[in-house]
Amino acid sequence: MPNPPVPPTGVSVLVLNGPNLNLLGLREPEVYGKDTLAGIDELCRSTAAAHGLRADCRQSNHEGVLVDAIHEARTAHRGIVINPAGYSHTSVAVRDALAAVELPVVEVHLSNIHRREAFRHHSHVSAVADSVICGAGAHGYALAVTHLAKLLEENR
Ligand code: CA2
Repeated sequence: MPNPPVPPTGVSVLVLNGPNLNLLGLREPEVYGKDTLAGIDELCRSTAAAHGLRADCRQSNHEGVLVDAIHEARTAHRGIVINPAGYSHTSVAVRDALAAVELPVVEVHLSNIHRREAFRHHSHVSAVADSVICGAGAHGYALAVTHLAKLLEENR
């Protein structure tokens, strides 16, 4: 019989999704897959629970709201998984917020941004992220949460 998931401890991580990701599963499934954001959130929570962590999953279409969520993570969470979506390629503010909070950061993209238009090849966030996962679809989030758990274990 498989082992039951380890019950979550008080240690939590922030899973933060940027603009338009609320449309996942509803539009452009050929690019971003059929999974909904609710399904990805559930995947993150169950993956986190398997590592004894709690995942707090948030999404916003607004740059300032993302910046505020990153600031709040400084005291509320031990690490961040972030898909900054379109802001990856434009936002110095999101990049600066991630650098300022000094938490481990794993950047994730559903699509392989390097196989797409040139303007998607550069992410401002990558330079302040510990790790970047792209092109693995929704599974990339499970990889990202698992890797964040490993980073937290190593830094304990
Ligand atoms: O591949 C990714 O995860 C991206 O971060 C997704 C962003 C894009 O701007 C990045 O270059 C790569 C776009 C998210 C938009 O999500 C949608 C989902 C369904 C329908 C339309 C947009």
